Amino acid sequence: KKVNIAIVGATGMVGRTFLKVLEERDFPVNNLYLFASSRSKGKKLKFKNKEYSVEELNETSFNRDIHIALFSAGSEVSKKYAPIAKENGVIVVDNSSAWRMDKDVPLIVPEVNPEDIKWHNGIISNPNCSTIQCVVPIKPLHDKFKIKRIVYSTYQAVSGSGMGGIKDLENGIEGKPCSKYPHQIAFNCLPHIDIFMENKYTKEEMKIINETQKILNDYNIKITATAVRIPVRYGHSVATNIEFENPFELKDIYKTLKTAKGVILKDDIENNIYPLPLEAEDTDEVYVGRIRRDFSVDNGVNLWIVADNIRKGAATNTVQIAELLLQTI
Ligand code: A2P
Ligand code: 11C
Repeated sequence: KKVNIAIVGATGMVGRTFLKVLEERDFPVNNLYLFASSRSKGKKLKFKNKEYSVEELNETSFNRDIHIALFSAGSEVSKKYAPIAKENGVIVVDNSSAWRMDKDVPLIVPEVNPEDIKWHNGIISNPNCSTIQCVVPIKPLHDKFKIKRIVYSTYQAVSGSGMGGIKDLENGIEGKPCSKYPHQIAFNCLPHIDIFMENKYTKEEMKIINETQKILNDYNIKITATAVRIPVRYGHSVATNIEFENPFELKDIYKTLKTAKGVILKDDIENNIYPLPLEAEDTDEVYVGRIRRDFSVDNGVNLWIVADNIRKGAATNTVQIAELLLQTI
């Protein structure tokens, strides 16, 4: 069955990648509607060699036969327009953080919890990019050895902030000022992603913590996180320290990750092989390496996890969720 698709935020970093990924995966698109702000009205974007005109998003945009809308235009747009789309019978797959922790909204990574698609009520959330790439390898390890505690330290690319992040990095290299970030990002790193919360964590850090528990459906796992922006264009890296309830052999961690869905092991330190953001760029897999025991606790392991934040961390995962929906509509 061919479906009618809308893309909200079509001109953005993730929006453009939606088009690329839908085309690559030969998603059965019938009609395609592209929406962005008034700034982009009339702009032309290509999908499968055909040009489509971008429309300005407004309250009547969903008054037509649209089956699925992929949203990536920021939280404010999602908060306002996802309910309008839903009222019009459109199923929303939302890449923003607006609805992720809502009890009525499934938060899905298809390799991890595809079964949660069953209980959606018109809105499904795509998790934060750093969360997605971590839960893909963590889930099979949790199933085997039961995770007690996780410490995440992220190294996040500027593309996570959209076009504005890339511009700030490029301008910074030329000695020009930043506009997206509060400090220069070129030749620097910022322990500050999204806004600061009352508990002194950033919102990005709290997202990784809360979303991991929700996706794994295990609120007993203790988690802490530090999220850092680094001057890399594409690809988030996460140093992940895990403590298990149960004892394990390192070889069983390798074995589990070798056969884990969506994971590629890159762990050959003798040949300097480990996951790198530059090599993950423009791919859909999650790369894991630097696997080693944490000697400071009984059952601990350290992992270095890398993925393309725009693809697996956003566009690809959202399209994979839409593929799960195909079986239900
Ligand atoms: P536009 O290009 O017209 O500004 P990015 O995160 O890469 O910066 O992209 C953000 C996306 O969200 C863009 O497509 C942008 O459109 C869109 N967007 C931002 N604000 C709105 C809005 N108020 N209504 C609709 N789309 C919006
Ligand atoms: C970043 N992870 O790299 C963010 C981008 O909650 O969807 C996505 C923010 C979100 O800045």
